[in-house]
Parts: sequence; structure tokens; C-alpha cells
Amino acid sequence: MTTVLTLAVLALVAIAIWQMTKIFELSQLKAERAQIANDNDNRKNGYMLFAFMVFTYLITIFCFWKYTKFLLPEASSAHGEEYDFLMLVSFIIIFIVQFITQFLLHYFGYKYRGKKGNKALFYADNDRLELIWTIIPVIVLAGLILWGLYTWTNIMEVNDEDDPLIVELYAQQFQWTARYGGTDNVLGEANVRMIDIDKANVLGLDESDSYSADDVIVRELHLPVGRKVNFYMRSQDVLHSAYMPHFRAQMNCVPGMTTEFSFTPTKTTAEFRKEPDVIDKVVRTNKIRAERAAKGEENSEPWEYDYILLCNKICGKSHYNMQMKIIVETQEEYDAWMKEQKTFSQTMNPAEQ
Ligand SMILES: [Cu+2]
Repeated sequence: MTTVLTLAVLALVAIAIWQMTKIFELSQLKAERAQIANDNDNRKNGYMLFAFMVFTYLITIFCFWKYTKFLLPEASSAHGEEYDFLMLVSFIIIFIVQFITQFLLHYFGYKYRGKKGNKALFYADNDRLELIWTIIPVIVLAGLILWGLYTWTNIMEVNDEDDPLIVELYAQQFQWTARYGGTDNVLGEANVRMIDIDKANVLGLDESDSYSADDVIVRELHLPVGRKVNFYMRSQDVLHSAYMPHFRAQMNCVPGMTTEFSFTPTKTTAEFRKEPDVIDKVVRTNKIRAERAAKGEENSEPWEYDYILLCNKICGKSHYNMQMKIIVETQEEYDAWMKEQKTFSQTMNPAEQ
């Protein structure tokens, strides 16, 4: 309410100032009161166009300098490099084109400003010029689109070549659960209708399916470095989206169907933490956290960078906190971790252990 009132008061003050300047203008008897812009007005506007252009260039440079450090660190997946390169090339092209067109727009605005006695030249068309400014964008855009399509098809292809690790990502409001295929690397059949909370069958695995017995259900995703992972996503309730930004991976999780995505992690968490831009991020964040700690505020304990799986569809009130830690490690570390996990049949029949 206070905000609305403040805004209303500000609007009224602005209107009052505007009306007062009008009265002031009218009271200046000597001043020219013509509604048509004269050479002086046009020149002033021409300079202002230039000033605006300089402002946009300066603010662009400022944003590059100030905010690029907030971008994601280098990709940690095999396809990520290709993806980032496509993005970089697209940005460079857009940047060059915007630099040239904005300059021409403002410069011509200034150069051909209204002048008394000036007459516009009637210039119907120029075939060669039109051909040039049509052909160049066509070639550049077609190239970008074809390259993008090719990259996209490559990234989106999920197949069983190279013995991929099979992992299911199960989304529900508001948490992630991961399931491994177990020793046979095959996921057992599952369906939301078979969920049985009393028996701890939280993902609705089919107990009669022999493949499900050795499945491993976890709340922290461990991946061996260098091995392709095929992810199969399910959702229990609403649309979610499995987003693993450091691996440049994202896929919707849709109730009633299974979606898929595949990537190969290329850096372990330990290697990732040693990258200069990652170290820089951690130092900056921990500085802020230390300031918080000094004031006795929450979330002030030192932070370590981890890969993360986030939900990237606004799926409800706790969407912001729907996340799971991802740890990429060596094959030995992964095997050791996996050994400690309980299989589905062990959790269902605790007496058997
Ligand atoms: Cu979600």
C-alpha cells in the first residue's frame, strides 16, 4: 500500500513540475513559441543522439567488465565445449552487427538532421545494395542455424554406444531422487501407481521385475569421470526440468512419460574446484559469507563449489530449493561409494541383510 501511495505521489509531483514548466514557457513572451523544430533544435537532438550512442557503448563495456565474472565456469561435459563455442560465435556476430548498425543509425540521424532549406533526395531503390544486405544476413543466419541444428542433434542423441551408465532422475515437489541400474546397469520397471510409502517404495518400482532388485536409490548423484551417462527423467506430479548448468544439460521432466538426456562428465569435482575462475568465485562468495558471519547472520559458513542439479521449471513454492548435489569422481572413488549404497531389495527387505 505504501508503495502504491509513494508512486502516486511521485506521479503527481512529476505532473505538477511538467505543468509548471509549461506555464513558465508561456510566460516567456520573447521566446519563440513555434511548434516546428528549428535548426537549433535539430542540432541539439543530433548531438543527443550521439551522446546516447556513446552511453550505450559505455554501458556495454561496463557490463562486460562488471558482470562477466557471474557467468558459468567452463563446461565440464564433452559436448559443453561445442555448445559454448556456438554460443560465443553467435554472441560475437550479434555484437559486431549491433555495433555497426547502432553506429549507422545514430550517425545518419545526426548527419541528415532537419536543416532549413534542405530537401530530401528521392532515391527509389538500388538493386545491388539490397542484394548485398539480403545475401549477407541470409548466409550468416543459415550458417548459424545449420550449425546450431547439427550441434543440437548431436547433443540430443541418446544411444547405448560406449556402455553408458544408466541413471534415472525422479522429480517431485520439491526434491530430486536418483536411481542407478545397479550391477546389471538396467533400470527396473517403475510407475507412480506402484508407489508405496509404507514400504519405502518411494519411486514406485515394480517389485516383481527382476531388474529392479539391484537398483540403487540415492539423494546425492555420484558420477564417474569420463564415462557417458544416459539420464532418464520422470516426474511424479507437475512439470519439472532437470538442469545441470555446469554440464550444459537440461531436460524437462513430464508426468506420465520418460524423457532422456546424455552427457559425459569430463572433470572431477576436485579438478573443477582447482580452475581459476571457480577459485575466484569461491573467494568472492566466502568474502560475503565472512561479512555475514561477522554480523551473526544465516548462511555464513564457508562454501565449497559443487556441481548441482537444479529444477528449472517454476513448479511450486519451494521450487527455488529443489536441488541435488552432483559429485564427479574417479572410477575407484565411485565404485567405493556405490559399494556402500543399499540396493532396492535391501531397503525393501531389511531383515535379509
Ligand atoms: Cu521442480
